[in-house]
Formats: sequence, C-alpha cells, structure tokens
Amino acid sequence: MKSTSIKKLIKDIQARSLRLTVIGSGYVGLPTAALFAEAGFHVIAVDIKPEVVRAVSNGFSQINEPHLNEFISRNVQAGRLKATSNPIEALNQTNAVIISVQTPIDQNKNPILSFLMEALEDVGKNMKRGTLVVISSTVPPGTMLRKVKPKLESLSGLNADDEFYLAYVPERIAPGKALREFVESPRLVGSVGPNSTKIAAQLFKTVCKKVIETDAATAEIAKLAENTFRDINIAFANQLALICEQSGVDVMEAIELANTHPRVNIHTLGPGVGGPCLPKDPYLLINRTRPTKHDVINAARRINDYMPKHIVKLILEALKKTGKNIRNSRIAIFGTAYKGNVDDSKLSPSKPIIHELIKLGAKTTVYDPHCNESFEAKKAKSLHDAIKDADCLAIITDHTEFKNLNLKEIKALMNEKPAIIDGRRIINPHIAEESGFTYYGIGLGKPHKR
Ligand code: SAJ
Repeated sequence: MKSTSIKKLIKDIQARSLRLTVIGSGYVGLPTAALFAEAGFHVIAVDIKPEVVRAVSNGFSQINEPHLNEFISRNVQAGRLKATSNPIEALNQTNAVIISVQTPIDQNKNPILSFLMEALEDVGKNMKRGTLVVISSTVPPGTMLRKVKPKLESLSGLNADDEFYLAYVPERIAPGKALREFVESPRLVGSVGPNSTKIAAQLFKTVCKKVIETDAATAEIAKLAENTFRDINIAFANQLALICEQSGVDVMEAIELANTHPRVNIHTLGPGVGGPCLPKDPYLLINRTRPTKHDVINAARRINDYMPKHIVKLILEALKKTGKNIRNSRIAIFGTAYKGNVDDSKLSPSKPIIHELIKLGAKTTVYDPHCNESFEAKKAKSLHDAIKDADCLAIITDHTEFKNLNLKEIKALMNEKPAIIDGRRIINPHIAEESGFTYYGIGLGKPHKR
C-alpha cells in the first residue's frame, strides 16, 4: 500500500500530473508557483491578500521581479496557474503543498511562527493520505521535528513519512534574481524520513538543477547559517570601515588588498543591513540556545544596527564642516529600498536614518527610482527635484542609477557648499572633491581633512 503510494507520487511528478498548492504567494511563493507551473504542473497559488490573488488571476505579479510577469502570464493563460485566497479550496484539488509564509521576529527578537502554524492548521485538517508537504519558510532549529511534524500528524491522524510525506526545502533566492537563483542554486531537501526525501527531491529536481539531500534539522541550521554568515561578514566589513575612518585609511582599498588573499572574502560595508532575511535570521538561529557571553552573532547584529546612526553622524560632521546646522538643513536621501535595484524597503537602513534626521529638525527629501516608500520624508518626483536646494546628499541605496551621477550638474542644483555622504562608496571621492563637494564616504579615513 505504502510503496504503491510512493511509486504513484513519483510517477505523477514525472508525468506532471501531480497538482500543487503553494501557500503564501510573496517574494518566495510566487516565483515558486510560477516555476513549477512553467515546469508543467498545475499549481494553485494561495494568498490572504486579495490584491495578490487578483493580480495573479489577471496574469501578472504584484512583486517587481525580473521576468516573473512573463512566467505568470504564460502559465495563467495555459491554465496551469491559478490563484485563490481560500487554502481549503486549493488543498482539496491538489496532492502536494509548499508552504512559504513569512516567519518574522517580534520586538524582543523572538520568532513569530503564527503564519506558519495557521497554514499547517489548514493543511493538517484538509490533507489526504499520500500528500507531500514541503516547508520553504525559514524556521528556527528544531521546528520541523518539534512543531511541524507533530502538528500535521495530530490534525490529520496520519503518520509522517508513511501515510503522508514531509520535507524542509529552504529557499535561497535573492530578490531581483529570484527565478534564476531558484533554478541555479543547489537546493537542500531536508526530510523527516527516506520516503519523504525521495519524493521531495524528485519534485524539486523538475525545476532545480541540483538537489542535495539531508535531514530536516540539518537543513534548518544550514539555511540560517547562510544568512547569519553573511550578516557577520558584513558586520566585520562595517567594523573595518569604522577602524579605517579613525586610522586615516580607505577601507575600500584595505578590503580589496585583503581579498587578494586566496582564502579571504570580506563583504561590502554599507549603511546597515536590511531586507526580509538578514536582520532576523540570526535571531532565529540563536533562538533555542542558552545565552552566552561568547556570542559573535549578536555582536554582528549590534554593529550592523549601529551603521544608520553612523551615517547620521557623518551627515552632522559634514554639515558642521560646511558651517551649517542640521536644523532646517535640506538633506536629500537617495534610496529607500534595502539594497540596490529592488523595490522592497523592508527594514531598510534608510528608515532609521530619515527618522533621526527629521527628529533633529532637518528638511528631508527622498528619491528612489524603484521604491515608493518615503519613511515620512518628502517624496521627490525626480532626482533633480530631490537635490534642488539641498545642503547635503546622502546615498543610502546602491541602485545602478546612483552609480554614475553627473556631479557637476548636481552641484549646480544644490545649495552653496554642498556635501555628499556616500553610504555605499559608489562615488569617486577625488571627483566629488574636485567638483566642489565636501565628501564623506563611509570607511574613508582622511585625517588631514577632518
Ligand atoms: N549588504 C551589505 N554588504 C554586502 C552585502 C549586502 O551591506 O556585502 C546589505 C544589503 O545592502 C542589504 C542586506 O545586506 O541591506 C541584505 O542583502 P543581501 O543581498 O545580502 O540579502 P537578501 O536579504 O536580499 O537575500 C538573502 C540571500 N542570502 C545570502 O546571500 C546568504 C538570499 O540568497 C536568501 O535567499 C535570502 O536572504 C533569504 O530569503 O533568506
């Protein structure tokens, strides 16, 4: 009976007759749904937001992700992709489900698993024998075995890896490159038993070039380790920047030289770390461990969280140097997105920077060609509108549009004695100074000038 069910599922995957529900159609779920539909499966994307369901049903995406619209449009037209806000309706028509709902943290940095638990409630109560359940949300260590598996078993009355199949398949896609990375990045399949591994791996092999099998608990830690490693590495680059400012050295040059060593790869410094993952995944990782004073993870979080304050400090220094006061100064902020060329402003360093500047009495205007968020600052219609009569330009996001600014033209529009604060080190300091700006770049130590 059991082996028939496994064989049938594998056959259904190969024949593309397996029907798939994706619960949570955000920046991970929607590319997931679109790519499985593109691979030939019938997929129902579920989301509680009616605007997301409406958009997909009309053949486009609410998320601004390269090529996603084309994939959605093509597959909706072909009848392979549908959307609904009713998970039960979807689950009743399908025999596999991928859950990709958000797992944020609360004010005390504790994980909020309520979205995942609600999705599991629907799945557990409506799942048929032989269903494959895949969790793609990022979860704290131990969640699959301690929470997901028992909850599904008790709600359904079925045994995992025997009467239904369960795997943890964490996503590894960065916004802006989601479709490509979904296919290209090796995909971890962490399961609760050999049958589940076999089936989940078979399903993901239809879209991903490489699948690596492991157990669920290891996959949970591996996923969290990836983002935590990146956060720690960026914190190190940021601390180097602070050291270089005090040492009269340019951190960009120092990192470039250090990175010529074959075993060194220091990341890029910046105004802080934002986005839906890096600022919270380190807290998911340390969630269940006892506090210890030997703690590099929290230390890195503290450094990265400090960086927006440092940007404000540089703005204050630059204004002082040009004989201006922050109160009533006009500050143009370039970028509210959390990183270059995306439209997402989640936990963007721009937010605390703008709020602090407003608190200090500055007149703050923002310009972002990709992102609508303004964080209570005045929103400029264009780049020129943002810098007109500004005393200081602070570059916070590394959008491509900000990498080749015409500094002479910008200077002509700004107030007397203009300053640039380069939070991403994308402006050449010499050209900025030659063009008549007071230039402060993060990590650029200039003892003779400060
Ligand atoms: N940042 C730096 N310096 C760097 C790299 C990034 O300051 O050298 C900043 C960015 O500007 C941004 C933040 O860090 O504010 C996060 O950006 P990111 O590009 O590192 O990460 P995300 O959040 O867009 O995507 C990450 C990716 N994880 C890794 O690269 C290890 C992605 O592969 C994951 O799928 C995603 O998190 C996720 O969903 O977990």
